[in-house]
Amino acid sequence: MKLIDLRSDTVTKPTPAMRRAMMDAEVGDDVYGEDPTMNLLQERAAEIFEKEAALFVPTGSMGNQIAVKLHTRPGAEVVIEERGHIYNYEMAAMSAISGALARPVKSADGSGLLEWGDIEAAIHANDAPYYVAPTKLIALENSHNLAGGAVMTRERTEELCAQAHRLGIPVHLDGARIFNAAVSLNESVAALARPADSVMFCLSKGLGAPIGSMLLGTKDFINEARAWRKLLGGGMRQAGVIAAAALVALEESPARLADDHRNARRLAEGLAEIEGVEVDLRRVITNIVIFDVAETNLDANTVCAELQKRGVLASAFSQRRIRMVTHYDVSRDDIDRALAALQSVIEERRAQSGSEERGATISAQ
Ligand code: TLP
Repeated sequence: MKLIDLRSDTVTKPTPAMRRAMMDAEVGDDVYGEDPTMNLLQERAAEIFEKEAALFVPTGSMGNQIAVKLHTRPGAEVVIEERGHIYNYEMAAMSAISGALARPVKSADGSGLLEWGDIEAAIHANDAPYYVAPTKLIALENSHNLAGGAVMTRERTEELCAQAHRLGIPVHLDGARIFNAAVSLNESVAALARPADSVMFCLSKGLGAPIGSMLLGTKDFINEARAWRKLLGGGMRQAGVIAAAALVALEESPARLADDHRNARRLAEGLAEIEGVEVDLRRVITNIVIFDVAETNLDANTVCAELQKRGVLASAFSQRRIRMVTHYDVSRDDIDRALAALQSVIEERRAQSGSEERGATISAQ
């Protein structure tokens, strides 16, 4: 039985074209800046994003944390939406590496997409008293993973960045899935990234490369980032082998992300039909579907364990919430099979609790 892995879009395996490119990659020592394939990838990423320079990093977390390090100093604060990946899923790297403190803020409308009003109240700018920690960075995320793949428009990004810059505060954009955001908004990634001072995007998620992310910014920023990557143990040697797969991902994969979005939509619509499952259809616009199973009387971990027995993998994100992510290894048929599997988990539970209730009535008589 084929396993349907909806835990994340990180689980994709390299395509035959990526494997061929890896096999044929021209390589050199990238710590000396001599890997031609890596240099090509970095130039190409900078060109696509219309930024001065780009740096390959082994993980998105490393890219984000190098950016936090370069924008802040110990004792500074970073304003971030309360469900932001940098704050929730990168250990306490911001404090461990940069000595900075996250200042999490809620989006007033619950969408995860901050407005300036949400951010402004949390900012300690130059005119703040000396005894409060200064805000040295605002971190945005597009698409927003834990907010169900919500996307921030170009206009909103421009406005937030303009307001931040007015106060002399830089903005880092965690664009792990910025290609998904761009496809769904019908914008270029360059347009979404333009107002931000630095951007990180992942090659290893929807784009399907086996390893890697890119950090982008000015030439000076990227030169410093390269030194920090080395300090963190991320200086790689014949890295062209992975850059070759990443180049294929960068050129070929964005065109097919709309399929993932369609599959996510189909999944969400199917979930909405299942009794006890709650999903906010308005929020499902990219490849992430987060739904609530509390009304099924099962907790999220149990549902995931039962799904696994039926060949479907999903992630429990809280006691009641499950995340499913579509990607190129998941077909439309797989979505239907996943829905049928969930339906059967819930029906089985209902039949069980029905017979337990009947048993209880009989023993009470
Ligand atoms: N996200 C992973 C998990 O860590 C949750 C996933 O499966 O979605 N920014 C965002 C918005 C991310 O979603 C992720 C990974 C990262 C950064 C970190 O990337 P990696 O895993 O390469 O360090």
